[in-house]
Amino acid sequence: MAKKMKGLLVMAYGTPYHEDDLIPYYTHIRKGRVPTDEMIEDLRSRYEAIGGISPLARITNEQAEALLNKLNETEDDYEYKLYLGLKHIAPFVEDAVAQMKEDGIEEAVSIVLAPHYSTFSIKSYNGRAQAETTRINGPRITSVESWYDAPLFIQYWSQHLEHAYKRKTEREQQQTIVIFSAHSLPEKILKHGDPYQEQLETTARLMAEAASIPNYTIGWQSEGNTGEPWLGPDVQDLTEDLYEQGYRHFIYAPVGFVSDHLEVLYDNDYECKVVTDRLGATYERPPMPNTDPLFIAMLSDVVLQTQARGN
Ligand code: FEC
Repeated sequence: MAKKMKGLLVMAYGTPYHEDDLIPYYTHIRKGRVPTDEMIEDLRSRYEAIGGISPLARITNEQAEALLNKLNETEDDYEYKLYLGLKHIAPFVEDAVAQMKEDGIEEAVSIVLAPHYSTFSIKSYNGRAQAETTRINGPRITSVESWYDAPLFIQYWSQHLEHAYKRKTEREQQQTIVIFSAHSLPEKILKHGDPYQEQLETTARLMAEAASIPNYTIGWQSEGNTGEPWLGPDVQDLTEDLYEQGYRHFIYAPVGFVSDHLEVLYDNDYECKVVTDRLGATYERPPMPNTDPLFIAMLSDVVLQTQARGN
């Protein structure tokens, strides 16, 4: 019997494809407020520092394709068709939903390539997909809400962390700390019971326990430039404080992200390293999940579980 067609909507942040995309992309992130020349130059110089443009567009495509293949290998009842929907650049989330409708897709499952739920993050992706499908009378979309505690996600990071930790001598281990981090968000999210911070704390605890690492903490990174208070401590300030407390070996685990991109390659690998170098401490950052088979298997498990609940 022919398999039933199902839309697989993979949503992710998006990045400029070319230098010319930088201003419209940044303006979209700022909800239509055009950034000043100084802000544009600052962003341009950060992209230049990581090689001109971000590898994020390529990696997002590779992750989505790998997930599609894994699901189609695993699932007997459905044939999945991939639609990529981005938050801040084309193809936008709404473009993907419209394309599904045009292709005659009636049922879809969606996942965001970010682990922790927040009103500012996952809710806004899922909300945009639902709003568009309601508006155009498109496919019924069942959405994954979060996967911050998915066993294979915990396993991916904990095995890398354990490996980094075990290579150290006992004395070095006593002076080692893991900083688990995610993108900071305006502090006001906490007033409305947003689970973002709690989910990062759970991710950190599960990973540290699985890796048998006693010294760990959470921090926030990549804070925006909006003049209001953001979740802290920032990973750079945190590094200085932890150094004061006697730590000399720093392992950064930016677990709120899933790819090599600006926020990791610059904010961790450059900015945090400037701090550790100045302090004479060591800097390590395990590889990002990208298309690691364990990570793709985790995404596939989460999609199938969500779909089973939605059927
Ligand atoms: O191009 C690349 O390689 C990096 C792409 C990128 C990812 C990413 C992830 C998240 N962001 C989140 C929230 C915010 C909030 C603001 C904000 C600002 C920026 C700017 C750039 C940028 N973000 Fe981003 N973010 C990425 C890129 N982000 C560029 C603008 C310049 C700057 O501030 O550095 C502040 C908006 C404002 O000013 O009003 C809020 C969250 C995530 C993780 C979840 C996800 O991936 O969706 C949350 C990747």
